[in-house]
Order: sequence, then C-alpha cells, then structure tokens
Amino acid sequence: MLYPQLNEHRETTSLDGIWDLRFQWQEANPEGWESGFSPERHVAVPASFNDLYTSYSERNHWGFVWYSREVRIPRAWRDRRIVLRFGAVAYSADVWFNGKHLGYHETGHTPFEFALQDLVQDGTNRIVVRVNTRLTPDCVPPGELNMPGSTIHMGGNKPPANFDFYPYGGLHRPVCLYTTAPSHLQRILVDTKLADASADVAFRIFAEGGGDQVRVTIEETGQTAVFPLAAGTTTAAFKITEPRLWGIGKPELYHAALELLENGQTVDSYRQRFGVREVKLEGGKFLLNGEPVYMQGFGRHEDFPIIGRGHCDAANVRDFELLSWIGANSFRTSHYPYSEEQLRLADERGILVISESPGVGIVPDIATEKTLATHCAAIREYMARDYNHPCVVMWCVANEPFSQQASARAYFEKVVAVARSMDSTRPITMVTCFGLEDTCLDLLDVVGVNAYPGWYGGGHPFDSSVHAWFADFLKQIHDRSGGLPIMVTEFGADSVAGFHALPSELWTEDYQSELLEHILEEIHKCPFVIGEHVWAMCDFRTGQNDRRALGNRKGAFTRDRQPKMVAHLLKKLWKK
Ligand code: BDP
Repeated sequence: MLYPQLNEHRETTSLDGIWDLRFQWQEANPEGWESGFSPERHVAVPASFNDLYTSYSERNHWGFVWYSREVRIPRAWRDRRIVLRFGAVAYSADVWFNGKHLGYHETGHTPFEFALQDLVQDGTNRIVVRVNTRLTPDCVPPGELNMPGSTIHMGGNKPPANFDFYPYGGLHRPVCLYTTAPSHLQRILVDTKLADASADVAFRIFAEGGGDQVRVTIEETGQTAVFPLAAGTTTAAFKITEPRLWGIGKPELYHAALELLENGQTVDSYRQRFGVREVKLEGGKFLLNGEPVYMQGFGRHEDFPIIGRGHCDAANVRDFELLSWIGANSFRTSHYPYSEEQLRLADERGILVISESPGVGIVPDIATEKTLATHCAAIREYMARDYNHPCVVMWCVANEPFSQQASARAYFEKVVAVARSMDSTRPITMVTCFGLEDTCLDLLDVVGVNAYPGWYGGGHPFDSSVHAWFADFLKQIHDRSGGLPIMVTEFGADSVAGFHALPSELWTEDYQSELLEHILEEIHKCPFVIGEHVWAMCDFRTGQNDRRALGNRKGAFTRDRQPKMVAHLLKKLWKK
C-alpha cells in the first residue's frame, strides 16, 4: 500500500479535523448507527479520544465508540479510483460509507483503505467508523488476561490491558481520500545491494487495473529505462556507480520517478524515495555499509499529553530534536509499528530504527489460532509498509512474550518464518525478559534483552552486588543463544522529575542517573553487545495500578519533553 501522494496523476484530501463521536454503552449494536447517529461529543482526528473527556467512564471506555463525519466529493473525481485511507485505528475498526459496510481492520498501527467508486453520490456522503477499544485475550496485544499478581502482565491494571502503556483508542493517524487512475501503481519494493564502488538497485513494482509498461527514472543520477509489465508486475534493475550511502547522521536519499504507461500514455505516477545502504551481521558485530555500529538510544512510545497515541507532527519533530541533542543514533518502536511520518523523519535525519510488531506480552500457552493469525497478519502488514525505509535496520517480532512456556517455540517458529519470508535483507530480533529460561533465542539473529537491575526486585541502597552480576548475566544469555549478538533493549529506573535526595533514593532523579551510569559500565564490559537502549526516552501514560504514578516515569525526559538529570549524563556519554 503506497503512502498517499499529491502529484500530476494523484490527488489527496485530508479528512482530519473534528468528527462526531458517540459511546456505545450497551452490548447490542444500536440500530441504524451505521448510516449515522446523533452525536454526543466532538472528537479530534488524529488523536486518541481518551484524554479529551472529563468523566472516568468515557476516558477509560472499553468497548465500542462510534466516529462519523460527512464528506462531499468533487464531480471531477467520478471517473477516478477514489480511495478512503486510515493511517491507523486502535484497536479495531468497522467502516461504513453511506450505510454500506466496507470492511474491518484489526491491530491498531497499520494503514488500511477501501475503494469507494460506486458508493459515491452527489451531496452529502457519510463515513461511519465503529472503533473497538476492548482487548480480549486473543487480541494482539492481549487484554483481560486475568493474571493477578503477574507484574510483567500488569495484573490488576485499569483498564485491563496486559502491558505497561495506556490502551489508547481512536483514529490515531491521518485519514484521507485520494484518487488514482483506474490503472495504478499499487506497490513498490526497493532493494539495494553494495558491490565494490557501485550499488545494485532493484525496484519490484506491482500495478493494478491495467498498464503495460513502467518508466523508472532515478532523479539524482538521471538514469531512466522502460520495463514491460507481465501480469501487473516487473522488476526494474539499475546500477548506481559511486553511490552516496545513507548512514547515521548522513541521510543521503535518492528519488525514483515511476510512471505507469498504458499504450504509451502515462496514466499514473509515484515518486519513491530510497536510500542506498546495507545492513549485515558479521563476526558478532552489526555492520552498516560494512562498518561496525554500536546503537545508542531509547525505547520510546507514541504518547503525548491530550492527544494520547494520536499522530502529531510537532511532537515528532521535538522528539527527533531531543534525539539529536542527546546524541542518540537509534530507537526501537516499542511496542508497535510507529507512524509512517515518524519513519520518514528518521530517514531524513539518519537515525536507525528497530521496528517492532504489536506483539507485546503474548502468552503462547493460551494463545489461540486467532492470536497467531492476527500476529502474523500484523507482521506482514507493517513489514510491507516499512520495507523501503532505509532507517529500518532490524525487525523485532515481539516484546517480552512468555517465551519460557512449552508452546512458545512452536508459536515463534511460525512468527519468525513469516518475518523472514517478508524480508531477507534485515536481521530479525525479539525482546526477551525470560533470559536463561527462554526457549526461542536461537530462532533469532539478534537477541534483545530487557532487564532492570537496581529497580525491580530490590534496588537501593545499591551496592556493587545490585548491578555487578549484569555483565555476567548478559554473557550467559549470549552463550545460551549460541553466540548471537545481544542488544540491551531496556534497562532503567523510575524517577519523578523534581524529586532529589542525597544520598539518592528510589524515585529520585539522582538515583536514576547513578544507577544508569553503573549499568552502562557493566554493559560496556560485554564485547558481544551491539547496542544500548535506555528505557524510556520520555515518561508515558499507563493504565492505573499500584506500581505507577500517573504513568511510567522511566523517561530520560518528562512527558512534556524536558530533560531529567539522567538526560545530561547520557548526553555526555553518547556525544563522546
Ligand atoms: C518492560 C516492558 C515495558 C515496561 C517496562 C517497565 O517491556 O513495556 O514499560 O518493562 O516496567 O518489561 O518500565
């Protein structure tokens, strides 16, 4: 699915803004709402609805909530293919257009779209979306797993999500209408491979509806050629001599102009951006363009006051400014695929991304066929969406599953196989918190390790024993995995900004900063570690439970993006 583009052959119109909203309080679907309903609330799109409202029941609504708006369609579009596209709706969405059900989409972080053609009428057209925020045990990620006392599964959390971030709901990313010709480009996959002083660049192109040829022009080099389509597809191969390589802080980007031809006439076009770069694991190191790279950065969240998990360009720009300020070269899209807009920024700033699926907190022993199918579908969708971003250097199929369980290996063999079938050019990882009991480590290329020495299970007053075991622990995981590179994907401590104590105490900025300094010393003793991601970049909202004070406070920055003490420490270390 191509990101919408305005060009000589395509139009696009944003449907963002104020929509109507109504909560569904009863089980049974209210009659007729599919065609429109009398609104109760204004709601902003894109945004989570939760933090807009002032009552407990609305803010924490766990179930159906209906969105609606009108739209008028230019007559000039009538002979065009008209597509309604949602950037992401959490958790799931049913969509109606003029009362007709268009379809359903599940998992809250990938785009989906519907062709509208015959349904469009003069005058008012109505779009209705029924959002479901309720997460049942077979959702990805799961909710309502009744696991009282399970700290990693946030037993007793309200709302009952089994993970440590607020289960925001709504139309989280931009909504738009776009048009193409009936014959149109549908999918483009770009592969680049370095060979001596040149690069082989291949575009796998898929068209729908018609078209017999594709002209591809690489704007920066002036190379151009026409390729015949067979059954709607072709591969366009080029060699770029002395390519400018995309790298950390060196966001060299190329642009390919693709034109779909029908009887010699251009009927559709698309400008595809790409970077020439190669990632490899060799000798236990992570190599970018043949050079070893050590990743420094954070696990993050898409989370911001008022808008919740909604897309916000301003918040994204601020976050990338903070990443530059602190000297981070990478981040993980914990714990779901981030917006396409974020990945574009990462491409443009030369920041490496470990892109994660929404599979957080999977419990294989109770996972159903539906869980597995949903998880695999989500992986196919987000890997297809993000394939062309040079910033994405690794795929992470899951965070902290119960990977020590009897069914874990069979489950993750399937998940990893799906990921490998989608991309053979990037390493696959998974994040473990079961360390030495994990049964899946050797299925991966890189092992992600989350551990909280000095925080969970006994912290301050910390003496050397709190963290001194950490290097040894990492070495044991490395050995158990058969010698795979280790990425330390999470470590940290909560601190409430403004809390200080001498000597330091739990929850103070002082303790967070001291602890991280010691943990980093341990990590740096391990030659098999390819990177360190502090948990987390910013404080973020979670469900309510007795371990969280208005959310998770492990941020190096506050939720409104101001530095804590530890941010200055990291800046000193990472800017070296
Ligand atoms: C890890 C999870 C992360 C949590 C973090 C924490 O991967 O989502 O927020 O712990 O407890 O287990 O702060």
